[in-house]
Amino acid sequence: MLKTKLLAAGAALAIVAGLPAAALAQAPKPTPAEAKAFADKAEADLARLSQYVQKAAWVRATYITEDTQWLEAKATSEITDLATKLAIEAAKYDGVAADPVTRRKLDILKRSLVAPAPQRPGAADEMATIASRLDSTYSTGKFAYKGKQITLNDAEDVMASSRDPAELKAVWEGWHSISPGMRADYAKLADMSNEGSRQLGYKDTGALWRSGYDMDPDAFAAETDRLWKQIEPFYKNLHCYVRARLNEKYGDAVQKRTGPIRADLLGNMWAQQWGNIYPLVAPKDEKTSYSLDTLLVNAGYDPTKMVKTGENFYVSLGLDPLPDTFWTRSQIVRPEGREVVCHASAWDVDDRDDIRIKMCTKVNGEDFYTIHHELGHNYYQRAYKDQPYLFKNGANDGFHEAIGDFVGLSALTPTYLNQIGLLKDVPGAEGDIPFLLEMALNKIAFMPFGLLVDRWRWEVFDGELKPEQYNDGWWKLRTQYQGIVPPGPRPADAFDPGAKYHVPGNVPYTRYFLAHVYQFQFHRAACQQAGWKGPLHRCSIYGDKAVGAKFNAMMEMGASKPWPEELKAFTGETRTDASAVADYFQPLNVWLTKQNKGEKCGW
Ligand code: X8Z
Ligand code: ZN
Repeated sequence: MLKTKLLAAGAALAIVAGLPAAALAQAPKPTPAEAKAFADKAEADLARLSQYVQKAAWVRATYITEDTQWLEAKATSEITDLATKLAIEAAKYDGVAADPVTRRKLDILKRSLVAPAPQRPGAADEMATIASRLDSTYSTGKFAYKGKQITLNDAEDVMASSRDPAELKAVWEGWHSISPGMRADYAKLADMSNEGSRQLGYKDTGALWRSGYDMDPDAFAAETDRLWKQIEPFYKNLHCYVRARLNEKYGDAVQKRTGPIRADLLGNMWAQQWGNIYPLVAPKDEKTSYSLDTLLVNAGYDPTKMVKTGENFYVSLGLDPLPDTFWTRSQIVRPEGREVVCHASAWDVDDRDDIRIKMCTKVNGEDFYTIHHELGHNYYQRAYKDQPYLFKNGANDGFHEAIGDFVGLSALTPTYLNQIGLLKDVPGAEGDIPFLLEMALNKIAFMPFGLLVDRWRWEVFDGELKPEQYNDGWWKLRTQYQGIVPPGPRPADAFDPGAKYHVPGNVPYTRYFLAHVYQFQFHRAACQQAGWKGPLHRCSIYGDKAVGAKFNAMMEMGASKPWPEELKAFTGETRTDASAVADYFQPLNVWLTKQNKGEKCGW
């Protein structure tokens, strides 16, 4: 996750009314010079408060107690109050012919809050307290299993490796038992943030979230539909293939050959990435695959060495090594004896040089990849550190999520793993399908999930789902998009969305869906620049300083320009386009279609 939840990524040209037209009409129209003076002062005020809020949030996230929750809530409430006032004031300059930089800053100010507070005494305080409590409830969640209290970390290990359907079901249900208590808090937070959003002139908080993409919010929703339509047939192909293998493994009583897949059989607590069940679905005659988990363990990697290896990739692109403070201030492993937020995130605490990651790293392939993801955030933050405060952000939030994933696409290639001494032999062309299948289990399988989390929240925010319907609404979307069902009936008080970090953490999720498209666009363009002629999935840009320089030039722009301009600067393209995904996976899609012959695909 990107550290600042307050300042959502994104850019200008956004919609958004401000105050009621009548109120505006009476006030004398401000001048462009006044608009600039306001934006500059607002920016300076927010920048001053930011470091204090980040430090409070860091301390709470790495040492959860009643006191640190209190401190974080106090700091968050202060900046929320300020940002809300500034957003309302910024709207007074709608229609003023401000210079382009000021105009962009004003637009960013208007939609900078993920959860705006209503303008009444105590509201920001109340919201910040609820938000901190929700996040902490998730992060400290434990449940009884085999006579022991276990954490999400432990539960995830079982989901990844167990092949016992009864055990998987028990652990899945156990983790989902931590969230029913969150429902009332979540409903209250959604309600209040809707009220705050309306006071800023948005229909609801969903509309506010959709406004960060340099286009009309409705047009943005339609964009995500268009992208999903590009990917859906491929997802259905993968779903069909995986379901057949699960049916062969577990039998009809556990997983039927038709219909949706049981959510706990896919190797991940949320069925969002399926790479952990690769051995169950590997092509029958395949001999070429290797397990990155095993390679890392056999080579004696520890978490710090994994992070050093990630840093080395960025350095090979010509970027600077991480600062010393990164190593002394980051949380790389789960500390003993205190509660922390284990969900991985990247921070820039002083909006300049104090970049850090916070993870509970395990020595496995998944975390090796996540390290590259998090460092992508840090390298982006470092690249745009000389931008004015309001532009210290991604071109949009999907860009922020895509940087490290783009690097990860190279860092997972067998060629690269061989170059750094992890993998002895690089498989020939016969290794392509196994490699692509494993990648698809993580990337293609993710896309419907990446889309539906916010589809659910959009429905919550626009009032279509009332608290009693939250859970049914969640499963309706899970089945519609992912083609999955829970392992058994859900209890009446279940609040399953709360068992996914970004819901109690209040982190918008469409960013990850977008990132899963952008990263392939970045990769295709980078490989082209590198003069790569082979199949896209075999391309690695490791060591390519020319590509690195061009990529960094895009990152340096931060949020200063509309995202299509920034995309163009690196890729020459101006649209989000899933054809790069199709290019990358093309051989696999052909192969899957062949394998699925005779199956009744879909659900
Ligand atoms: O939350 C994350 C990152 C931090 S921004 C670890 N991701 C999403 C998730 O875990 O659900 C990365 C992939 C999707
Ligand atoms: Zn991230």
